[in-house]
Amino acid sequence: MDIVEKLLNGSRLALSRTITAIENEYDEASSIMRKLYPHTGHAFVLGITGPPGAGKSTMTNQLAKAYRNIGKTVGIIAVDPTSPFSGGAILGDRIRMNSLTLDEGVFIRSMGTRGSLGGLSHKTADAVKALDAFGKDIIFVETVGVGQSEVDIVKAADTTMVVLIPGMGDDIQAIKAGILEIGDVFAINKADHDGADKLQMELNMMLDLDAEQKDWRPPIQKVVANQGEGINELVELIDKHYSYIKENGIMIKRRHERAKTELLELLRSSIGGYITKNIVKTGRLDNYLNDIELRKNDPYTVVHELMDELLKK
Ligand SMILES: Nc1nc2c(ncn2[C@@H]2O[C@H](COP(=O)(O)OP(=O)(O)O)[C@@H](O)[C@H]2O)c(=O)[nH]1
Ligand SMILES: [Mg+2]
Repeated sequence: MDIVEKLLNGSRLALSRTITAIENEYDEASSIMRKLYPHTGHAFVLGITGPPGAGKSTMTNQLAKAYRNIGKTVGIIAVDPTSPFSGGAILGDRIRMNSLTLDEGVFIRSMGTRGSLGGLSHKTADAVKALDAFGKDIIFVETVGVGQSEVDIVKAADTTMVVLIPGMGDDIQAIKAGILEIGDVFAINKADHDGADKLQMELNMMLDLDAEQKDWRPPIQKVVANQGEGINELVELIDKHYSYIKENGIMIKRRHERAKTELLELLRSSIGGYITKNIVKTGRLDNYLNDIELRKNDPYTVVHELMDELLKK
């Protein structure tokens, strides 16, 4: 049996190796993905994002348990771009999620940034597909922050939950544009701390302002993740959003957009890879630049020639 058959037959080792291949951009990754693709599209993908220390991992752990209790199998991908090596944060995640690691119905994987952040979003998307093909019912993608790269990562999700905590001060202003755009459900975690109500009020105001153009008004749930408070309510809201996007054709639309972005990005990176291999590494780039500087050639002609060459292959 090859690695793909093993994965499809439920081998956790094969799944793990597949994600390693994706993460390290091994040559075999694309042939694995090609074979896995027909088996994807079944899982529900939940993105969980928010500032570091907000309690995302704690919440993911609790949500995973809640979904396990109703018989769903769970995959978890924790993306931590701030941690280039499998360092502290990820070790901490493992410990926080420890009670889950003994459960065969749960598969947890951390992904750091060995490559660029941009690369990370497509690697995450491929890892999600591997878990999907493996047969997980629900896949959590936990990612730090709400910047553009995190938004890209979260695009792999059907539903996105933003986790905020009280006491962020003006930070909420700084991140509000980003979060309003991506949050389908909001969790105010650490509601045992002062300021949760104030944050809820501020957030409600912002969401109301934003709500006019939307059919879905993102709900807000207060949570104390480390004590499991508010988790069942959160599950209800997530399920509600899932039903909403399924019934309104939004999920199909989002997945269509995603497929389009993926295809275009794959094309772009393949062409980019060709250029790097054939022009940069062979030294042809330097020759071109030399001629361009001497006005013996120009960038337009070079691109034209290279495109011709590429298209002939
Ligand atoms: N007081 C309080 N602490 C929490 C709560 N949820 C998580 N924590 C703690 O906050 C810290 C960061 O949690 P973690 O899940 O690693 O945050 P992440 O970086 O967003 O994944 C840990 O020490 C948790 O135990 C909560 O609801 N209340
Ligand atoms: Mg975490």
